[in-house]
Amino acid sequence: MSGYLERVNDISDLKKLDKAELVGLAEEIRKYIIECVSKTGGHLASNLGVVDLTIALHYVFNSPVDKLIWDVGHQTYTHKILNKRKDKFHTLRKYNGLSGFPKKAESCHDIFETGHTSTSISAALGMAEARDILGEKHDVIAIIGDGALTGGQAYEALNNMGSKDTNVIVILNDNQMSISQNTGGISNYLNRIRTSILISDFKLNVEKWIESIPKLGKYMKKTVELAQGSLESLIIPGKLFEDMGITYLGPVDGHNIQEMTEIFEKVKKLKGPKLIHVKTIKGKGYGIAEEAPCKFHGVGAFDVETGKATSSSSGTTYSQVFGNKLLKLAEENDKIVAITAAMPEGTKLEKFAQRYPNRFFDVGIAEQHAVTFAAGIANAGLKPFFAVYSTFLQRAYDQIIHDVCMQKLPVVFCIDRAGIVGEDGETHQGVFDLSYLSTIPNMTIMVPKDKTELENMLEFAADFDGPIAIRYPRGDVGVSSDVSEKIEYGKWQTLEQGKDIAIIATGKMVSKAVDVAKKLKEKSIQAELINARFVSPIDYEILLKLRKDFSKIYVIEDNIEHGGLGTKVIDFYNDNKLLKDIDVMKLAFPVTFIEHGKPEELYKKYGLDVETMVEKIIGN
Ligand SMILES: Cc1ncc(C[n+]2csc(CCOP(=O)(O)OP(=O)(O)O)c2C)c(N)n1
Repeated sequence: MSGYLERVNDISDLKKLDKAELVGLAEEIRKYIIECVSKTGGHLASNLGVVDLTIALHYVFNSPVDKLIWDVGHQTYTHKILNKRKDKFHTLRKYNGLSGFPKKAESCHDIFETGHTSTSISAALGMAEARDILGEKHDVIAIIGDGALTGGQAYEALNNMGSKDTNVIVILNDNQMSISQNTGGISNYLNRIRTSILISDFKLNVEKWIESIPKLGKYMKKTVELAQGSLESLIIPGKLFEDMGITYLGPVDGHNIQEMTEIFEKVKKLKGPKLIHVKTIKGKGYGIAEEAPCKFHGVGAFDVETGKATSSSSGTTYSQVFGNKLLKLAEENDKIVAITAAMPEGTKLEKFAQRYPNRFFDVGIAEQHAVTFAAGIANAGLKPFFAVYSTFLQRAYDQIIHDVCMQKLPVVFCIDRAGIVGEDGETHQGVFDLSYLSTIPNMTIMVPKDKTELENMLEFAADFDGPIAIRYPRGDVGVSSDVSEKIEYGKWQTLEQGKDIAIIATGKMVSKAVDVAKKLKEKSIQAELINARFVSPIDYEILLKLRKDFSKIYVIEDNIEHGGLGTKVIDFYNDNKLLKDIDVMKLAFPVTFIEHGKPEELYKKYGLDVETMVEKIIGN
């Protein structure tokens, strides 16, 4: 840290700086972010893109009286640094350290928690309406990216907002990127208006201006009208928003702090809903990230000079196995199509997209739409595979029930990042999916324990005539059994025979269960070990056998303890009056939101590391 940053601990210090000094501060913050994130990992490119914007916002507005709501929240590093957290910034994303997202417990300036996209405008409008009812006076500002603006909820909010005269400010941070290149009609629309001149607190009458050009004007107007149908919508920036009842201002250079502060000061005086379109560059100020903003969207530790990862794992990930296998299946079956909601890299669908561009769909950050879109595709006779992260699928719950499962449509849900993801924390830990999917009629759920099993399950799903989910974790597949065992509907696999206790484990927890069984053997306890490949339906035959042979059964899963595999096992015994005289213990996460940290730290904290599980079993 040097110069200005040394002097700025919070926004009261920021406001003491001259406007001219803000540029220097921005430079120093960029350097500091690069330096820290190169060690901790994090959302680098998005944060470098909003350093100037964040400084301008905090310079003009008065947080926490004025409310800043950050969509996704992954771009709040400068906000954190300017709000008393610069000295803790090196603990970013670490266990017990700063979160990578806004957290109320961290600061009164983190006014609303985010992590999933497209919620900020709804929250801002709600807070603004409440402010008016309470007779308070302050500004409410939502900061949303062009990627997050592809999510349906943002339009529900804009629609609602446009019909009101509530004072709300939306800052549209347009860097033309979602994680990868942004897609869709709105993105195209924004690209067209990015090149427009600035319209601030007055509106140009473009038609009149063009007509006033001698001779050429009339001809130009006619030609453009013919070509585009509407001259206004082509040339007047933000016409779409204006027509919805929202005052549009921009586009503004998001790296010109002076210009932004002037616009924000004017906007404070304007009444009603307003949207300021700010153009930024993802990765700004760090050449390597500017050139590869997608790669630097989220990074692990890296070398600042070269940009190369210093902490990459060498193994094959579940996502890679999924991507490669789906490609193979698609070669054999031309009915297979792949869908992503703006995560082609994370879900490893890039190769599929290249090989089969006509059978690949990036629908934007629109999980709800993706599910019903998949239902439509399946209804018409094709075989959609929707690859999606566990927690992002949460928002498509009704679509899974209403559009897929009720009609028994053969959609394959490939649920990545299931279980603990680690450093992204509460909003991203995929510990609810077994519970939320288990209760849905017609839904089959499979959970692979390793690479081979994931491949087999994908094959099984490709031929399965109904809704089916395969949930797998983030990270390496680890050691895989080479034996390609045939998957049979609803059947589990006995991995080891035992005589003292039974352990049923699913997915990633199977390898931990194997280690638990080994440790127990050292203590002369012989465990029967079951791989629960299916969580819906469960294997009643095996459960009946276990009931006969054992009085203690342990169920291990990386899901919350309610509604998942353990609950289903207990319910089965209970419903069949078989629970008497046996003890079924669930080893799962408690019903809580699990913070950020390394997966192993979190397993330990919640008693799901091998040692603690062994202790629990022995002590039971
Ligand atoms: C519901 C949901 N789906 C997917 C994601 C994963 N995700 C995180 S950031 C992001 C792209 C956001 O783009 P944008 O809003 O333009 O912000 P930028 O990173 O470009 O600044 C995506 C898809 C998410 N956070 N929430």
